[in-house]
Amino acid sequence: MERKAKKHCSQLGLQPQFRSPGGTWRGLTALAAIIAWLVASTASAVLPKLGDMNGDNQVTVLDLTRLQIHLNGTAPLSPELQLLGDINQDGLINDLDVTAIADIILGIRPLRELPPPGILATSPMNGEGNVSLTRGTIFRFTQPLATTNAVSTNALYAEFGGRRILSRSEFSSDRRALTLFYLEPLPASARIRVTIDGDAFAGMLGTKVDVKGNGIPGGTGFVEFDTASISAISGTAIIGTVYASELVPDPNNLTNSVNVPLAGVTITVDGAEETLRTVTDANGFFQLKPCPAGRFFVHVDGRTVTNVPSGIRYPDMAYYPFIGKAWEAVAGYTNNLAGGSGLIYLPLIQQGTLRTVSMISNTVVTFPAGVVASNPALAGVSLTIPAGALFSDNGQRGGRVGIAPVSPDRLPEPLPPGLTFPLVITVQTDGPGNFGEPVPICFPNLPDRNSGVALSPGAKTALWSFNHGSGRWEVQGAMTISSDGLFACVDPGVGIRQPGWHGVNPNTPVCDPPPPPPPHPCEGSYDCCRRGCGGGIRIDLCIAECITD
Ligand SMILES: [Ca+2]
Ligand SMILES: [Ca+2]
Repeated sequence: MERKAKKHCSQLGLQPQFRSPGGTWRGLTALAAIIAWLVASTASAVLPKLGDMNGDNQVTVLDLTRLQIHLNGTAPLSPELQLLGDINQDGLINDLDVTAIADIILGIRPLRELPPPGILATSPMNGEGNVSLTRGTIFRFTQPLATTNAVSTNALYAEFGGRRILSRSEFSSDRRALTLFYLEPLPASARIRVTIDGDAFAGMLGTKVDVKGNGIPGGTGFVEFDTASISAISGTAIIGTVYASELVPDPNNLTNSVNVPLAGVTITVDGAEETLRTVTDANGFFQLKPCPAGRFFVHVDGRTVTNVPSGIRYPDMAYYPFIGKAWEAVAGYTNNLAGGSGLIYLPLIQQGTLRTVSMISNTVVTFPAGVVASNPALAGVSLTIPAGALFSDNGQRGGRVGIAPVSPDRLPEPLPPGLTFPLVITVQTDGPGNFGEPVPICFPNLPDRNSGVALSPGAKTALWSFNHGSGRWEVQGAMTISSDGLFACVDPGVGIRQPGWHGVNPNTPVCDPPPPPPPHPCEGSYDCCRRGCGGGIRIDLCIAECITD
């Protein structure tokens, strides 16, 4: 029997969406009137109606049209009106909201007030296990929060065993996410509780954040998760071989290509870097013994490679990167294969790849000329980093960033079943691991590896990223094929959330959110992710439904 969840997965036949605000809306007076009305409504505690874009307290075809001209780029909505345009409160305005407005007009979906801002998702999810000891905790909100919210140490904190963990918090620049960065490793094998005080935060209209997902502003919410073990188990080891992603001609038979083993690559267990570590030998082989049992997190550092020709040296020349992975070992076995296959390929990051991110303007990152020369399909592929968006866990802004193409067959570990990217792009930095907001990217629109067919202009696909915090590939959001058919570019509000590994799968179904949500007692609650009611963690549900079954 087909699983019910499958019904949520389909190719989205959506219209191309608003990309760059270029138009001027003639009705600026009307806009001012609506904003005044919004403010007045808020002051009198009567909240505006979702979908009512012109302030007449009803949702009609006029509102539908207004949302459509926002999406086609003719007249962008003000930030306040965008609150009302996001009918399904998933943090994005797209064709799903157009459909939802139509449903309101038809009476299929109830007319309702703008709800208080709520928690759209958390990372880790409530109840998640095996969490890396170096992973921050992220809260994503259904609406951007007010810029007046300062985060006190009592508004957001993590604790274990009655002790608060040293941390600092930071809003994303779009005010839609708040991250708690830990200034010390999380305790291993521990249940961590992160508390958030909804009364300490408010949305743009001043409504406190509904952290419990019960429709009532304010309150105190929490997320609990369990951290991974780093206890070494005697008689337990994990083995593998590290090769360069790039093959070289076989010196004995030039028609063949052979692997280049990388010696001197350092492998460490996150949270036990000084004690649980090893280095690859002349054949690229390593045995990490002892190691923890179960799923644990490691870093593979290709920057320490020793058997390389001249011209390879981090950070001023070409280099092999530093990557995070989640591996699994069965206790009592010394032949556990790293990443499942025991084969780890590291791509050579060409000299000239990294460039300094501007603090005052957008930085457009492209491939170095030499890379494009050897792969013309990469011409025009770009990553646009907003000013100052790159930062380190300690809050320091700036750094250097670059992109490099990687063969999907020669990644640090095999792709999970169902993912057949024609190309993987790695976003490398000289250390900083965070983007302050989703960073837009365009991929080349390459043919599907199975069918050989590329998507048509206007078609929808999805951006996938490897979340090194969770150790999984996750959908970031929708992309649209450009009108010339050459690129797949992210939709507004979608982008790369962190450096690392990213791909586009031409034939991967884009996951629709679940059907129009009937009012549900747990809608919007991050507890939903455990119960699967679909109100909270849609992307995570989609991944589970589309890929892992
Ligand atoms: Ca209206
Ligand atoms: Ca929406």
